[in-house]
Amino acid sequence: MTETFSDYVDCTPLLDDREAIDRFYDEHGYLYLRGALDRDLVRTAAEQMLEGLIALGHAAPGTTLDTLTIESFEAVDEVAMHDYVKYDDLWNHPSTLKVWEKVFGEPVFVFKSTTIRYYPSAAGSAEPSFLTPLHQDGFYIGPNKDFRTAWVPLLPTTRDIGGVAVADGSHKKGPREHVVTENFRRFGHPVRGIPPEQLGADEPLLFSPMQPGDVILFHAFMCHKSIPNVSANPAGMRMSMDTRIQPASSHRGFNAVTPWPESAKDPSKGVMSKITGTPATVE
Ligand SMILES: O=C(O)CCC(=O)C(=O)O
Repeated sequence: MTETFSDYVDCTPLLDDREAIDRFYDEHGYLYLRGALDRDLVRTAAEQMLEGLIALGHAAPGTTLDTLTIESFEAVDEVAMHDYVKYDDLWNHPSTLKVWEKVFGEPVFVFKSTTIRYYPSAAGSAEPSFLTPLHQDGFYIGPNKDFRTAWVPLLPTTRDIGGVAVADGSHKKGPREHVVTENFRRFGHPVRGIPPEQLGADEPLLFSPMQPGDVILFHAFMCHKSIPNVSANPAGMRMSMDTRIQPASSHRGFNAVTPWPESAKDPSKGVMSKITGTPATVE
């Protein structure tokens, strides 16, 4: 059965009202900003992702963003893809930093670690294992929990193309227990998630179609999960990126200062220690 969701609330009108934006964020744990980022910068990142998929042989030369599909996310060399997508140019562009600083109300530091996602339609298969189960980024990332996740679509998303669903207000209960979920795997390891029945009736999952230029930011303890790409007729690609942002003055943990291709290598450090269950030497 297809899950149903209420929409994210568009918080763009609150962007210049410090008190209102903090009140909404404290209550709901997220901020959805429509058209807040420079669309040309987002388009450039999408083109770079396409270029990487062509260069690595997953799409034919001449493929455009309108015609792109790939066979499989898992067949793509994720580390190699990071050489193509210059996401720091988007995250740290003066126009983008202005948005982050309005959101935080202070200077920010954007994590060096970004996750890039290029998910073809898997219509017919319920939940591809590389997607994320319900979880809190604050379980995986630390040591300080004052970061917020920023999630941006590089191509338009729909209910069928999927994206990220957030559980309204779920950050307020703080850190939750994460248990091993065999259905979801990363780097060959079962990853931990929050059993869905742990969400209260007052924590509904929200999801809205998004356009390039939109961004959703959410709390380190926001419960959230992937929505799979089940698009058909036409089948579209889901292309998105997510990073984490924190106050510039806060401590910078391992994931904050380590680019993704590096942080994915060492099972005793950062997010990988949580995925592999290896005792952490550095968080
Ligand atoms: O994009 C997705 O599928 C999941 C995103 C997510 O879990 C995250 O940004 O932490």
